[in-house]
Amino acid sequence: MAKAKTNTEDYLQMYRQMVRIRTFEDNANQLYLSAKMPGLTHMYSGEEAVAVGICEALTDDDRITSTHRGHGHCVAKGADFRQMFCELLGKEEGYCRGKGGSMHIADQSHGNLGANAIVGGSMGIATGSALRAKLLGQDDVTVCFFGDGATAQGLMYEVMNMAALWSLPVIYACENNGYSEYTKTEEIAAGSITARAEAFGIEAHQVDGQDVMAVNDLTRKLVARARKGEGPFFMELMTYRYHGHHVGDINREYYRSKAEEKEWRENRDPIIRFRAYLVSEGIATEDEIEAMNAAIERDATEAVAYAEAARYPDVSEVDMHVYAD
Ligand SMILES: Cc1ncc(C[n+]2csc(CCOP(=O)(O)OP(=O)(O)O)c2C)c(N)n1
Repeated sequence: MAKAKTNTEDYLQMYRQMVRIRTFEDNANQLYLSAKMPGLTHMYSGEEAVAVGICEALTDDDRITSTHRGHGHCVAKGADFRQMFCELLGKEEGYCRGKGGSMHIADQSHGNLGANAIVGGSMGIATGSALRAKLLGQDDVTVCFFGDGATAQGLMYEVMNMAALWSLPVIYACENNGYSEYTKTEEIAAGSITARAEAFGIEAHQVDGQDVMAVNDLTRKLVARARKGEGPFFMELMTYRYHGHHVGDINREYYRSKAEEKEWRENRDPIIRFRAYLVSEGIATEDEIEAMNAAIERDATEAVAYAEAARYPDVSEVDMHVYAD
């Protein structure tokens, strides 16, 4: 069972994991800007409390499925910086031997079944994983991360129907960051998002996705109930992405204002908020937090250098891992 997040070390772990995600993304963005990373990537910065609040309520036996904006989920579920940066740079030591890249990292050792470039594409995988747990009599829970844009996919309604009929141990976690590519959520999603799940008799909650403790508290309760066969559940997590849809989406004022971005960054940032809480509660001093931030920055710098120097896979591997044996 995941431990209750009630002691100092648990709080510091949630802070550390959020900073690890932000730091990973800042370094990934630099790799893109310096043309060292092939392709594009979708930054998770701003949404850290969602991935961390949820994954800190899970064990390694619990599983997640992820999205095109997947680095945060991957770090939160326990992934290693070196292997992640190697994957981004197409190196042999990457999680998928460099052949998956940013949008396909999977880390089975920590229960991460993988990112998915198909919007909504992981919903069938997550629900199948929960069906497996039920059929085998295992008590692990699967969390399915997806964005508000994925609620327009028909697959969501097919899997929610099955999950509800069969009481599957799956939690659908909708990260509502207000946008689907360059379109506001209210222009693509009619009515209420939680009502979609409620129509199938699934208990649904809306939670402040910038408040890591609120996310963690709710998730722990739902995970414990899902283990007892009371699932499925649905969470809508209200959050915001700081960068563009992807790293190349620089001039965004035609679809959202700089004032809106500033408001979220300055007044609703999950890391700033939680840091202030830790200091005001006497859980950590400013100096201790600065030392933690600096150690994470060093880890990331070292991992980037490692990945830059690492080997590419041999050309003979090009058709390996394409089909299952
Ligand atoms: C099936 C499918 N349709 C369209 C796309 C192109 N696409 C990539 S990301 C995206 C928007 C997804 O929005 P949302 O689910 O809200 O996630 P966010 O990017 O906001 O995290 C779209 C339409 C795709 N990858 N897959």
